[in-house]
Amino acid sequence: MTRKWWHDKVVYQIYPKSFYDTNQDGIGDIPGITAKLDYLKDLGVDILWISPCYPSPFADQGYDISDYYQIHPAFGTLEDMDRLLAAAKSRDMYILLDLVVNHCSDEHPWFEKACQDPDGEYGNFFYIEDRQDEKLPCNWRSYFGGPVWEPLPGHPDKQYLHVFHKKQPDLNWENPKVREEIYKNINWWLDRGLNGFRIDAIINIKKCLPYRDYPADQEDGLSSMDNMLEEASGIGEFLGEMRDRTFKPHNAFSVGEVFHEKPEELEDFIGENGYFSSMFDFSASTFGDSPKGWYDRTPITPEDYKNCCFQAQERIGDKGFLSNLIENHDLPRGVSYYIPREELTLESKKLLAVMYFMLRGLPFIYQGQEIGMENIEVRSIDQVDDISAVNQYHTALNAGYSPEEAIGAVSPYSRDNARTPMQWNASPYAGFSTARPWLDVNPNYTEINAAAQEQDENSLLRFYKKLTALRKDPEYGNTVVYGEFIPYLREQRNLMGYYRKYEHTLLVLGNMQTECQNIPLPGVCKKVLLNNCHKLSMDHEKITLESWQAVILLME
Ligand code: TEU
Ligand code: CA
Repeated sequence: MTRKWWHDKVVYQIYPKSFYDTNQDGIGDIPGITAKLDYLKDLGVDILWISPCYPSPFADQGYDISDYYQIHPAFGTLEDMDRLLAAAKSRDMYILLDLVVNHCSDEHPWFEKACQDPDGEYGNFFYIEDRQDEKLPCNWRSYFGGPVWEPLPGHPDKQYLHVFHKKQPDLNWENPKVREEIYKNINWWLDRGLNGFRIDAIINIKKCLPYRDYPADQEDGLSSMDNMLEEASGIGEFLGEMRDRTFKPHNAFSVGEVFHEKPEELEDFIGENGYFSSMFDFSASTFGDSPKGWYDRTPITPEDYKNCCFQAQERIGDKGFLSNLIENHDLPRGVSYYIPREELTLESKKLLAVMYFMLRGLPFIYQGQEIGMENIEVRSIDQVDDISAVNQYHTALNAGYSPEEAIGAVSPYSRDNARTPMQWNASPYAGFSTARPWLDVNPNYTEINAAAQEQDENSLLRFYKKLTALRKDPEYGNTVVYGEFIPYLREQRNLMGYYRKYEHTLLVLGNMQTECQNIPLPGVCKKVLLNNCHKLSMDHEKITLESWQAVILLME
């Protein structure tokens, strides 16, 4: 595998609206990110992925962009972004922005011009169809609920496609003029000093045309987008063109947000000359999904988590580099999602960190994950901001759930869980701002915050620094980055054990239950590189792992 500049790095995702507020308006901003670069550098982070901070009406919290060449005033200015790029560069850090080009905002000039003249040049920037009485061109369901078709403003005889919110009209990638505009914007940012992009919802850009219905999977008579995407083909023409016209000439890093990729396409997507440098492994976060909705999901167990990780690692092998995560701005907090509630302790939070961080691929840390931020308790839908969760709440009500049952079923998966303000310290509003934040702080900020953990050598924050240091260690770093992933005692229930083999043989072991586990050792352990507990009972034949104990062993 050709070595790439980003292979040995650690990535940190910032959701700017909730990261750090420097002008006391209750909204995080770009100067706030610049102010925290030393905290991030000290954590061992190299690359920052910043969720959208472009002009937007915030119908989908910034993933609905109305100007691809500007910064939303709430976050700052283009000059603030330039200062952040320079400050990061001076620290040998890299910046990625979010590339959101499956759709734009309905307040983007392109869409406004399409509404003025649907038959003009900009009409073909979108998917606009004539309306024939009540029959829609297709019965696809928006990811946020309801049909993907909306009447075109000012033209009751026409309708436009939006696979997300109705304020996010899909851009027509079949139109070369649309693609040219997108490539121009990507290159404009890369020429400005950006190091790459995280690419939003990109699998949706290739629709299966002509439109057709798929079997309804809910009472609304609509069908999940997944059914159409399963059948769509030819996306490689667009993605290969985008790579060749933008990322490749800049040696830029690109990571695709790709759900339901076809196994046979893995090499095309992230292989040696893949469309992207990497793509996220969402196998664990989508485990237990139901086409009926969140209320019908099957909760994931630690054993399910292990199997999802192992299967993803075996699918990719050494074909490319996956990007590994336990949470992001769309997901619940990893420690609340993957660890049974009654077993949520400092040890189990550290174990989860080891298990995902040591997998082969690029580790992503989401803001607050490093201090073990947890889901928020929600009692009423009135407390919920996330449009996706609100939609899922109504889906549960329509399925016969009471309001209490519906909020209880949906809030564990709400995107708000990851979007409450970063908990910097125990002062009001967790040190995020002196003004009331746009979304309430998790009340547990007095117990879970970065300042307290900086002072505590046994904290999760300090433990994450040991993990990032191991990935950069002169002796073991190459094995952590490039080592072959080989399962160990895979059949042993609630044991997550795997080798990483290259210049050294590392054995990663995690006991994902309360009861102790005896584990036979495959050979001589030369050194314990990391242990999340103070205790260690091991002889030359076996190791006894305590409740939620994780170790990294250097083997002969
Ligand atoms: O998400 C794409 C997406 O399909 C999943 O996030 C999921 O369907 C959605 O979050 C509903 O739960 C990306 C962004 O990460 C997300 O924040 C945006 O809402 C979405 O695209 C539209 O831009
Ligand atoms: Ca602010």
